[in-house]
Amino acid sequence: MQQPNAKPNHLPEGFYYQQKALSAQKSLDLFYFLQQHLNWQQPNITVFGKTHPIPRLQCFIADEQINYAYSGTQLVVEPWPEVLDAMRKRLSQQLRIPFNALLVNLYRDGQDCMGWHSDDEKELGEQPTIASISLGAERIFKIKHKHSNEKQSIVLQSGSCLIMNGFSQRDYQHSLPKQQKLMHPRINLTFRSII
Ligand SMILES: O=C(O)CCC(=O)C(=O)O
Repeated sequence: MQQPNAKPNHLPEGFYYQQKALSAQKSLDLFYFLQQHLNWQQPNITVFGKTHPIPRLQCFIADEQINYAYSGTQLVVEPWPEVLDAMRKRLSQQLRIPFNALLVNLYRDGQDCMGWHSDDEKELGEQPTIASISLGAERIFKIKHKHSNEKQSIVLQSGSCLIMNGFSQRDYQHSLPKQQKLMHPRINLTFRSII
């Protein structure tokens, strides 16, 4: 992994995409390992007064003592599997961020999705750095400026790493829209530092 010290593509300030952070084989091996071994959950979420199961599966992994309510959902905390602990140590060293939590999302197919949001919970601080690794099916990731509503899209490939830092959460929302025709699953790892 390189430091996010250059603007390699058209993305707004605070978003940095590295296409090949992991090899194709490693991405595939990790995908199958996590799909089989993580304790996947599908908590409910309440949006505009209506409660329903989130449209994806999730697993929240963190150091002991970490307490994080993601979009109003209090998540059960799982311990670090060795392979993910090693990855977070590498990322922490390379990006100089003490990652202590990881939200893993499993999108079973193109029906699963994530709506517009910012990762701006107060536990993440004012300018959080989030390292987001993609495994499996390619998915479209959308970014929208909160005031101008200007939108951009990027295809997140298997083995890629998207870094979001600076004011990316204050100024933008992001989403992973449904892709009706997509039959294949994707796992996304978002490493976070909770204060
Ligand atoms: O799956 C993705 O790439 C997006 C994940 C995301 O937005 C989040 O975990 O906050």
